[in-house]
Amino acid sequence: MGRGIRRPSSLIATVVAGALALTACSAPAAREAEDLAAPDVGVQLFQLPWTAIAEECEETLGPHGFAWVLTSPPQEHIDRDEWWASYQPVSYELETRLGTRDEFADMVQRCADAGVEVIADAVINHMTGQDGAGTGFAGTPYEHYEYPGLFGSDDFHHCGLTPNDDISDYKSREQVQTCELVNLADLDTSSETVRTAIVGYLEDLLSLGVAGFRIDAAKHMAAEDVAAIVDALPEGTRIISEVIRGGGEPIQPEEYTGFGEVFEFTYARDLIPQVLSATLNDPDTSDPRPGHVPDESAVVFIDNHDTERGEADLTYRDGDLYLMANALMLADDYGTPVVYSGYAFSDRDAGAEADADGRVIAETCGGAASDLESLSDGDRTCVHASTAIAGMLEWRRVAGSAKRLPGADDGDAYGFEREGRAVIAANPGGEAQKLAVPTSLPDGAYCDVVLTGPRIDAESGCPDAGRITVSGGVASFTLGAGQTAAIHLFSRV
Ligand code: ARE
Ligand code: CA
Repeated sequence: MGRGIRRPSSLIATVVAGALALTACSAPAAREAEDLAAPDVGVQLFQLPWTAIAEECEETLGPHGFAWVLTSPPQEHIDRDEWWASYQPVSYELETRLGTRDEFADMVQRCADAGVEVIADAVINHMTGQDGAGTGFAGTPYEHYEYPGLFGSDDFHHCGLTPNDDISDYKSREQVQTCELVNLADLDTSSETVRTAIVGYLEDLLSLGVAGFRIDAAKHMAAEDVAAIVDALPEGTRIISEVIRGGGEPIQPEEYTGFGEVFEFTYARDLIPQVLSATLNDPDTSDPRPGHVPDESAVVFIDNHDTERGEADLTYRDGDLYLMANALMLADDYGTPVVYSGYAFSDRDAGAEADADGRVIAETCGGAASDLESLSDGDRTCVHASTAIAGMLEWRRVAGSAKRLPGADDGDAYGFEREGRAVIAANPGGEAQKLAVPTSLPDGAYCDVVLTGPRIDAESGCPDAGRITVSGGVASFTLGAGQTAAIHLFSRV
């Protein structure tokens, strides 16, 4: 289990040896296809309709080298405007405000053709949190504990541990796993019939070609319950559990690494304050990093749809510093990164822009990121189409499995090398700053991929502002306030 399961990483040590041999040449380093590691980075396209995701796969995600896309939940949900309606399942029919079953199937196919796998957000801990009866988005009638043909009252936990059966104490394992998360009817995932229904839903999605699942609210299901469900799925199904690491809580992400990966919340909690206080420094690269799950179990991110509305102090609103944090994550040698791309909002509940029938409008980014500092509510951030991120996706593939070396810092600026392959430098401070990063890259002028995007097969030359010199084992950067710059073996000009 784990990342790259269907994409064996191709970068091997011999490549590094080959690259070193090139240092003798005066011409720009030649590039062989096998010099690039396979893509591994994902992108979460939050509340984006299936038809739009299909277009993004073809136009941007595939060409830029994203390996996978995480969608919003694809099952029928309550009929409300807020984005979080998606997290209240009414049935496992694939009819939602984000598109139809046919559109979902077409998206999976078109993304696969573009080299991008689809990971679906699986909401399997619970059904709705509505006390009254209602009708789902696709027309299915339901009550809080009655979902005709699927689940009835006996299929739910009624924990009896708190006055309203809601979780009130995250220090109680029993409450967290058998009481209700914000009033959401909590499925008895220890029951065979419940497990069978859930497995049937996930198998249906697999039959359409999805590569795997984000397991929503995994913390709220006993790890053995999730393991039993995963066991019933075909081998190789990718599983990424959402278990928010909480200090002092009995349930920790490590419990969920036996059958897949987990989102490691510590990563952003560690990096974001460094960027905001302009105190970037070397991570403790022991494996596991302290407070983190082991490298191969970790999916890392700067923010997601919950944290951009909550704990993340760095979001799309911060423009260059946000891209800096993403670039540093992509440059790191820990975990599998997932880039987040949503829409601007000032109301945390506001859903994506929809038509009169409540269907979300299928906007695409046309291959360009938005100007993050001048967005209006509802505008897509299109972060996944940003030049800086495209450049860093290439940089990461060039870096491959090369070791992260101890960094250099000078004032507010900090940078590091992935041994012999690539160098990144960032200045989160408020003033321009010079930085010298020791490197074994060959002498020469290199082009900054954060400024220009991918350099391999680039048709245009490098603008003066993007030129960075490597001489005598030092890469010399001059970084403006908030600037990130990055060069790699094949970005020589
Ligand atoms: C909405 C309303 C509620 C209402 C409910 C039922 O906001 O007021 O009671 O509907 O009608 C999302 C939204 C919720 C929304 C829910 C259902 O965020 O606002 O509720 O959908 O529509 C915990 C969980 C973690 C969970 C977070 C949000 O452990 O799994 O809470 N994250 C996932 C998704 C969410 C989603 C759900 C789960 C539910 O990513 O988007 O909710 O499917 C500490 C703990 C964490 C805890 C955190 C917040 O950090 O360590 O474990 O996270 O506090 O409580
Ligand atoms: Ca539960």
